[in-house]
Amino acid sequence: MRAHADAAVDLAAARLDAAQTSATAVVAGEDWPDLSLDQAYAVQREILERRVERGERQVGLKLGFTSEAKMRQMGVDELIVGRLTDAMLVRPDEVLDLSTLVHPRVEPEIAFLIGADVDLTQPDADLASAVVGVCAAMEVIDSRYEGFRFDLPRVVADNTSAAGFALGHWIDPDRVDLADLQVILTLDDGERRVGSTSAILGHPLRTLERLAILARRWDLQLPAGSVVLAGAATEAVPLTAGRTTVEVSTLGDVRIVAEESDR
Ligand code: OOG
Ligand code: MG
Repeated sequence: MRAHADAAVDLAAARLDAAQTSATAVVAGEDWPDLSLDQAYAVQREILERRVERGERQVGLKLGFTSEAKMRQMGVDELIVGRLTDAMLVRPDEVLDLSTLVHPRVEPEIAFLIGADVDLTQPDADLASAVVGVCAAMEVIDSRYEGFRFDLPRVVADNTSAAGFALGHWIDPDRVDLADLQVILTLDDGERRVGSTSAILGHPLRTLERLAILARRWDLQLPAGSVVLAGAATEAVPLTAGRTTVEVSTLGDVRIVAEESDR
């Protein structure tokens, strides 16, 4: 395979990629490389390249830790960005097989559809004006680290725990004010989390300003047609078999059906 200039980046990428494909957590013990944030984003890029070599295609970006609830839950206090591929999209008619995941959690999100190429190298790049759709979304996160325990570089290296996402129906962004919409996450057993879109940086559109800065710093592209996940409005909840729903008032809803197969 490709040899990266940095052995620590290679090692972390190989172990995290194997953890994802085998649904077995990495035990990041003393042999785990101490990664800088730069190296962590290099690991993330390397993992994406491996996935592309296996036939996947990048379809967008996701933000993490855009709400207090998430930062508190995971003990991290900086925004992060990860990559979404087509293989992570859970379509409405699809059943998500929980045995392909380590210890999945689900969280309610808002998604944006970017309708034009924006040159993110420009300091005044305006992503918000390129948004052509917005919808209720759900993210399935699945840390590849044992116990869902990590620090900032580790979770960045692990592609921000990205594992799956589902999208509701796209709505014209001019038809809805995202400022303070109620968000309800409901699991099959009735477990619920209720929050508001205002938990996402005060207003979900603000995530796009932060994303432009992160994209510039880490050299990320967002071509026309890309999806952006703005980050969870509530803490994440373990994903269980059955039907999980996210409802966002005015915007609509989205569901995932999951089952445990005996693999
Ligand atoms: C990292 C991913 C965070 C969000 O929406 O805040 C994230 C994690 O919590 O494992 O996706
Ligand atoms: Mg998320």
